Amino acid sequence: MNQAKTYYITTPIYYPSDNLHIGHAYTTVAADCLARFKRMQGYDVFYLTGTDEHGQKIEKVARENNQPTLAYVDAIVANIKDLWKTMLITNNDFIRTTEPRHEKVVQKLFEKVFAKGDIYLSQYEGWYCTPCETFFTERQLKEGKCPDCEREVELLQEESYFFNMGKYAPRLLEHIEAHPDFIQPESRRNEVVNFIKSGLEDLCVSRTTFKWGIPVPMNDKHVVYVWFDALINYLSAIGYLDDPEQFERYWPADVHLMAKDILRFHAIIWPTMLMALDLPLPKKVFAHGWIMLEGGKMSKSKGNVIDPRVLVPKYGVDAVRYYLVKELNYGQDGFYSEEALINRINYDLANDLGNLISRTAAMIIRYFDGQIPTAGGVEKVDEELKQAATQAYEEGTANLDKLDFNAYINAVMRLVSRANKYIDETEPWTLAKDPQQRDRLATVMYNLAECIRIAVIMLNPTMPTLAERVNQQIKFCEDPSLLTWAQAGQWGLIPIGSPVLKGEALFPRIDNKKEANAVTEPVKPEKPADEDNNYITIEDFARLDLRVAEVIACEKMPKADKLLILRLRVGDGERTVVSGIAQHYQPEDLIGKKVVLVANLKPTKLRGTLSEGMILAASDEERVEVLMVHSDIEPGNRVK
Ligand code: ME8
Repeated sequence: MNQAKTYYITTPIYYPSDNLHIGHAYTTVAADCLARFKRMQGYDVFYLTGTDEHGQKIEKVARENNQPTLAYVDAIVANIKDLWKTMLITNNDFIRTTEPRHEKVVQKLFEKVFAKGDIYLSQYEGWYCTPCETFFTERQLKEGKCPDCEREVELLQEESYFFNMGKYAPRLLEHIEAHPDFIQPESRRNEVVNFIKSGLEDLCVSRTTFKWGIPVPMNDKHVVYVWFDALINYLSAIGYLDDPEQFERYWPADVHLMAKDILRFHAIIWPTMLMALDLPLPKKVFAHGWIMLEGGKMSKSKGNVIDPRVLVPKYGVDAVRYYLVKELNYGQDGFYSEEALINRINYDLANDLGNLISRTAAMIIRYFDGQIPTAGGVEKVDEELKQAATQAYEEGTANLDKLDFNAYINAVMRLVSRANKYIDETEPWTLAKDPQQRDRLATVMYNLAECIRIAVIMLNPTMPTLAERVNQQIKFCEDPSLLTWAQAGQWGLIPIGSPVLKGEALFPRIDNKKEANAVTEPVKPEKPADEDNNYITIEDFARLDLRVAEVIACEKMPKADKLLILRLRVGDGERTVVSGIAQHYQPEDLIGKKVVLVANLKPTKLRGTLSEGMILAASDEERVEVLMVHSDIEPGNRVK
């Protein structure tokens, strides 16, 4: 029998010291997107998440809440499980490190490494950061504080077991060198390599000054260091002791996904532990960036967290997941704001995707009695559209495989934009007036329905309820739960005659002001409009040369956080414009859009780049919205 290829993906097991926030949701949703993608490709996927329940930090917070430690943790774990249910996370298992199935594996492996001579008893003297559960040497501290979270550290002097980590450093460096994919993104790999080269000290792997942990098997005065305990979850959950067959099937893991804060534990401590255990190393350790708030990193201890359980009922699970998956550029940090979330919903989902679907459905209902028509002869513009679909599939697949979630979403949304443009180019409303053009109209409708089918399949890992909802309006498949990824790579699969029905708007537009609960006072003029002071004449206005311009390229100005460099098509010519909107738009948000250009503004150099005009935008204290032209009016036309 042909066994499906396996794919084992993990998130970090989160500390249940408090409820989780949108940063944790990012990792779990991104991993879920990957798990669903791989399942759609036919892989036998094991997706693991869970909670890291031991250690001084958890013991302390439970005590502060006057609760027995396990009772405290139980309540939070119930919330975490509920959160993942709300976010439609398809984890195959949820491991808690307080479960016996995990504890016995940790004890067994501790003993194994001890018996091998790689764990030995000695005396620890050094610094410890409890919130990070990390040991530091004097020289690693930053002005006497934790170099990671910058909080107070405490001096520990206690008997400890040590793991002979330094011994494995040369082998680890060789492994990293030989497997360029092992630590990703590349910039992070270099950091890890430098850290190892600066010298690995042996790692303290037991504690004696508190009790909330797994007892060291040969000496119950000690509990196992929480990271040595936690990392082993990746083995215990897939049955290292209890189900060797399953263990063999899934280990080594294909990807451990996390943020950069805990990369070192996964890229240094974990592989050296596995080497000591004679087990193969995971294929990839991937560290994404952080979701930040304006005031800095979001963290439970800073109390500035965003609870996804509030966002999902407000905006819908598909939209929140879409926002998260798109939010972080490859390996980089990003900023969360509710306004940005609403913008994604309004621009990407309501305007681009939602409109494409509702316009297409309405036209098929109007022109073809609500049935997908048969496509006829192919014109150049149809070929271009098909080409865009192929490109979306190829780029989307490649980017998901390299965990560039943002680029995957952009690849799909480029197809959506291309399809919207195709409507403007083919003008179905004009074709509909001419009975001779009936076949051509049928082809256009068919092609649009195909693009929708392909985009929806590709968005399925991100937006798990979308396919079902679209299928109720444009029936593009028999059963959305059986969609395969490969179906997005093929043109022509939508069944002819399939019904198309009018439905609710898939993504209603959100009133940004209302949602942000902004209290806006009506603007009162300081004094009554005075003809002489406030009015300009029509001739004055006519001096302004305002033009529709299409953004054909856009990039961030190097070393300037506010500036974007836009390349615009205006009629037959092109212009470069520098605009201070980088904090409100990503370059890819603008590419393909039509904006309004002040074309006769005197050119000026900004940071060395000649800016030939200015684009118009509306703004209030927080927001900037570039004015756009959404119809098929050609670039170069006047705005008057
Ligand atoms: O470190 N942006 O647990 P933890 C992006 N128990 N991701 C974020 C984030 C943010 N602002 N905040 C948290 C632990 N995360 C250990 C892990 S694994 C064997 C043990 C995500 O609750 C991100 O994945 O502090 C980060 O690495 C993880 O939560 C840290 O979770």
